Amino acid sequence: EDVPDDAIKVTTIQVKPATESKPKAEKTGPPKYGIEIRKQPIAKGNGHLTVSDSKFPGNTPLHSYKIFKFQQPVAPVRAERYSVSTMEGALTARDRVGVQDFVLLEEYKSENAFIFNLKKRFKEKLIYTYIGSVLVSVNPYQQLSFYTQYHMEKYQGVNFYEMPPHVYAIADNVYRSMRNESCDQCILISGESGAGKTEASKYILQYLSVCSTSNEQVGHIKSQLLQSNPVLEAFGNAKTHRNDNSSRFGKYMDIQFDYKGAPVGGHILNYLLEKSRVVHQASGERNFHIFYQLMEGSDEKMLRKLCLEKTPDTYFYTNQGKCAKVRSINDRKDFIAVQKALKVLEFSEQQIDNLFEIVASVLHLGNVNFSANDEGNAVVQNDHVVQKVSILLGCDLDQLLQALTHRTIEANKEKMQSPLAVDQAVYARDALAKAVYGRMFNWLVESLNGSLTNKDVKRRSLIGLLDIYGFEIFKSNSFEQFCINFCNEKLQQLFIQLTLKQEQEEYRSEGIEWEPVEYFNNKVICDLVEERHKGIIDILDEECLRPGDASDKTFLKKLEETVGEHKHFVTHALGDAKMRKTIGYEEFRLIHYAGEVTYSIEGFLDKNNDLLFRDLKETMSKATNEIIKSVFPTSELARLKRPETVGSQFRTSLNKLMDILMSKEPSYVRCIKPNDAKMSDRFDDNLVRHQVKYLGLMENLRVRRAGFAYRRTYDVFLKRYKSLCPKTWPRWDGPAKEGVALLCKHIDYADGDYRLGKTKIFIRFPKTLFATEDAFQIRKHELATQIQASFRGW
Ligand code: AD9
Ligand code: MG
Repeated sequence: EDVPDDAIKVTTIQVKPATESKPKAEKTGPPKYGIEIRKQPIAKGNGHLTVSDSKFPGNTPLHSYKIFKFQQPVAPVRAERYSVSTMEGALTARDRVGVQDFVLLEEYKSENAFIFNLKKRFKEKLIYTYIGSVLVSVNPYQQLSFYTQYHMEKYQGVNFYEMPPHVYAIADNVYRSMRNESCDQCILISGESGAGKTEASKYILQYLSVCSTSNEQVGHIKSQLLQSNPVLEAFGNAKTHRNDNSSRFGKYMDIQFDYKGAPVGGHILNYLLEKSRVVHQASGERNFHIFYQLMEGSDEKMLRKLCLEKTPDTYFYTNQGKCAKVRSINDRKDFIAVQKALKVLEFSEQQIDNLFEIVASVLHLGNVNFSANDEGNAVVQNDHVVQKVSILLGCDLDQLLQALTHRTIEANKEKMQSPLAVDQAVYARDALAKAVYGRMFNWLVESLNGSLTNKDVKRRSLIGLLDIYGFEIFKSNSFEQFCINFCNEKLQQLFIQLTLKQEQEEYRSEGIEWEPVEYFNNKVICDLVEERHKGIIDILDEECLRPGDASDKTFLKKLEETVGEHKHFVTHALGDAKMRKTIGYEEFRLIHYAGEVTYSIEGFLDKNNDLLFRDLKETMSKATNEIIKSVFPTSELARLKRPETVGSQFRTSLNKLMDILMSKEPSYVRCIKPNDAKMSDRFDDNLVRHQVKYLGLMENLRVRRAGFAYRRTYDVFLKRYKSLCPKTWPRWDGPAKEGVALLCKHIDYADGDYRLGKTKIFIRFPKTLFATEDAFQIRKHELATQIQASFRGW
């Protein structure tokens, strides 16, 4: 009754965010219009805007509000924040919260419009947005409240677009597809360091664990799957400039499900651990977490057993970065979690002891110093430190001392001990530390697999989760970045191929004509790197194998001779005058799909060879520490063939990964980092623009929008819009497809603007859909008014 006569209902409102509790006086004069929001008891009728808990758009409605717009300006009233809970709901609030699916952007080719939409949503804490079925996620750098058990339950079994975009929706969709279609699935999570890949993969794993059926045995497997994370993170993650918990290895995890949809096992593949971190950390960075955890978390007895000091400053391998303590990391607590997880994963006491002995021995190894004797040969300065290593690993002290300072060479079938110079000995020491740690990490993954893999279940389906390092461009880029960026080229190629394939598939199965899309195929760059005999990896291998004067410089020369003509390859010598200023003499530049990266050739040969002198291998193979013994098998010593180079190994494992991914139905999570300062409220347009570019999101959107922007199953579409056609309103009992056909005719869709597929309607332009939505809002209002009027009459 207290509704003023001049009030009219509006569907789009502007409200000040809740944080501004007191509305500020407008500097530019009185407001142009005012809005009054009145709290009403919860009611479902039309004419009410349902307001949800501001923290989570999908929450149970708290209140319902009536909104009136006054024709005369009034002062702004109490600030409120509201959110809309469904895809269709978001259509009405698109001005403020942006579109939930980029395919609905009018200017879908504009990068600015794309970024503006992301930004709008980020400010509203709506960090997820779709491009069709691809999820784009922006790291919120704060704990949001929509990851609870309650939310996980809300996403179970619902139609993908019925709920706001969420990583749970992706996980749910994948899980349902696996169950209903018995088709293996995979979720590819990509994005740059710190963009939120690992967090997303953890949320997915957690969701899969919650949504699937359970019994005692399954419960055990679930906790093992979940507990593999803290272990792998302790040994494979580290604080870097970009991320306090940066994964320094690539990870692909298969989760196995039985025919009832219960998880029964898992399998992990790991890729290229950044071993160089074991021996060197840049200022402000740390070594792998486990080193600090062990020092901080061990009790006195354990420290004594491991001959360890509590202070990371004591050890060369943990003091170079000068930042042992990190505010966001609690090493002591994390260590407790790791120990607990190792138990859940059924590692024996002996194995756990062996693991920590190895970690401690690596720390000691870093403190082994050398000086030159009169002949200029290396001698160990501090034997007692080597002794600690020998005790912890259970190897012979004299043999270890000898192997650290000498090399056995064979000349004319005679073996001779050749002394090492100091720099060679330091190199050998570091190589040993890297090999010991790297092989221990592989052992750890294999052992996890031993616990996780279920060999009994015959028929099973898989969901694979890929959390791999994103594209990296640093000030100085080396062999590691070369490998990582190559990996991203491969993934991009797969992404383009598969999204196109998926699109084509959908059009085909719906019986709609496919319109070919132009796109950049980055296969040309992949070939430049990996092609047999002609690609960079093989050229590098050739130099690594070539006896004589092979060096990083001769490698560069070879590159220029072999791939110099390639349009994605440039060096100082091959560039034009302008380019010469930007590329050094000992660098080469690759024009990646994601941008140009200049690589310094220094260390390429060494890193690719990853040599460990045979003497050290032999010493390790005789160790009594069971893990060390098993990862340095004597069979390796007998092998005459050179071990495969790092580059070749990586190429082989990546191609295997591509085969695995190709055999599954893929879903994508594309993670974006909003700023470099790890801040929750900062959205750096340029930083985001760069990522949008190299994640190929515009390309993705273009492919998705090439034909039809919007597609929905007939029943979903009809349910929402049936009130717009007298033939389908208030009830339609016939097939949904026929109802939609009648509806489209009635609302006068132009023939070219839509297509009717087998199960879905396809709408070409967002504006058609928006017009329909606006018509629906007006219709809804009319219906509400009619109902109110009939009540008054009554
Ligand atoms: V790296 O390539 O391994 O260096 P990731 O894996 O992409 O990187 P990560 O998932 O580790 O990044 O996220 C970095 C940090 O951002 C986390 O430690 C969290 O503090 C923060 N983060 C990321 N995603 C979320 C989220 N959904 N909610 C809250 C988040 N915080
Ligand atoms: Mg990570």
